[in-house]
Amino acid sequence: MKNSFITILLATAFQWSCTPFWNKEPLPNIVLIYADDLGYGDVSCYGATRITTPNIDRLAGQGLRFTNAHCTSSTCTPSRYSLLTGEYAWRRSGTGVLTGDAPAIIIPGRTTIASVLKNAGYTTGVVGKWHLGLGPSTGADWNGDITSGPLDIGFDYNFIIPATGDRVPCVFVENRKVVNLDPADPIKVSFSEPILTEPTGKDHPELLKIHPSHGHDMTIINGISRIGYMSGGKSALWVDENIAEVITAKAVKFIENHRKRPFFLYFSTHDIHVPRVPARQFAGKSRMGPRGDVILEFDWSVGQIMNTLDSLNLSDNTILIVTSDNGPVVDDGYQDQAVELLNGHTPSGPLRGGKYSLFDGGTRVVFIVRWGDRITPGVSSALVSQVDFMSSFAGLTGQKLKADEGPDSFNQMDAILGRTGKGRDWVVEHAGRLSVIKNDWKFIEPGPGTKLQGNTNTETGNAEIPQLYNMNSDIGEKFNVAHHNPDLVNELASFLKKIRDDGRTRF
Ligand code: NG6
Ligand code: CA
Repeated sequence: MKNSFITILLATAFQWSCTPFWNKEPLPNIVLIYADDLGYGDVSCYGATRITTPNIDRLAGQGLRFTNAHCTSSTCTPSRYSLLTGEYAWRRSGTGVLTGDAPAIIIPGRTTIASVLKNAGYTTGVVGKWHLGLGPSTGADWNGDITSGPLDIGFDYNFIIPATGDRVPCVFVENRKVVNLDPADPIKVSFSEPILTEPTGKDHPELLKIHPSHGHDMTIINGISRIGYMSGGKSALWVDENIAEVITAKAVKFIENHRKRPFFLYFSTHDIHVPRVPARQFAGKSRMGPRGDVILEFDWSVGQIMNTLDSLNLSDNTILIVTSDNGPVVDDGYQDQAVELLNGHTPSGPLRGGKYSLFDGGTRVVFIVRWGDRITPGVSSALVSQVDFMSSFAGLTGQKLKADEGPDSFNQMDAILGRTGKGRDWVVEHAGRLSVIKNDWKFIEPGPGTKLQGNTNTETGNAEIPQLYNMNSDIGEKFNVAHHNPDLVNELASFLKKIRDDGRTRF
């Protein structure tokens, strides 16, 4: 009897000593705020001087600010695909910038960050921009139940903008339904043929309050012409001026509703993407025109989330992350004076290029992480990538990924939490073709292509010759030293080829 009591005692003690910390303490909530097109130099804690972002700066003061963090692609859809699946989007066709009527590219049942956290007992929600397609291959049923959406890949709740602010349909989707839809006024969406009943920006510029500078001349919604054609759903149309307020309120509500148990919130803002239409509270406040105003609006959204966590006493046990899906662009298709009013502001900071670029301005992003006193405030130069969130969150919550889940995602939680200043050894970036950064050297694959992206005046980084930059001494990628280092160029080209040919990087 005595012996068996001692055995039980010893066994219990052994169990405790082996129990990972996540079983002893409540799992942390995770809130990932994902900005759209926010540049490395667009916020004051990353060096902006013409604009001040007090909430983001406060967050950086309480957490870890990364100087060498990367999204995987210099546009939205592929970055978001990689973020959620832990797989580079360029491995799959059909993962470029999607139209507003594209079917889902993350197929129901696929393991995602959300399903991993749901398995660990989290309540999971997405609020804001989606842009990963909705519906089966025949497309989403805007007037019925929308299947093949966030609810089918691990989210318990969604309140989303289906694609982008500048693409139809201009309605919110909550779980499986378009919000406020009147069944008597069904929605019709087309990206191939005009819907003749509705005026377009091309034919009726007199109806516009914001004019396109390139593209964006199709159906007019709320005085702004969009990409794509749409009719019906009048009672469901969003008002651009209110988008930030509406989705921030939904994000706050999600936190309030689920405060009692671990939750994961992916809050993906429309700001600072085009069309840039700030709420009245921010209009004219930045003195940099609408692009600056919506940076202030984004900062406000971050502040609302921080205040909510504080007021619910959740800040200490919530991992709060702020980052962006790709780099900045100034003129992205509307005449909103972004170029004229830049006034010396440099959206990419010291980096070259921006959105659409192979240069680092496209893919090195703002990245701040706070977790109460688990993170020592400061700055980290660790090389980190958003593709690693999946394995990192899995590790944090005691989950083991199967071989085919998150094939490019590594557990980098120690770097993300600042327990080590060393992150990955290398990172792959994508903008049409690939580049790789390894040991401070960045190699950009050669190939055809224009030097500037459309009419955006952004350098793409395309060149017929190989490019090699030393990111330590030449962060602005000004000096191509490929011809002085042919061996290194060959080595990095083979490294990239292997990453591509292997079909995965985590084995
Ligand atoms: C481009 C759009 C641009 C933006 C981008 C996607 C034109 C001329 N340009 O095709 O305005 O919508 O796609 O941005 O239509 S992203 O951040 O969602 O990737
Ligand atoms: Ca984007």
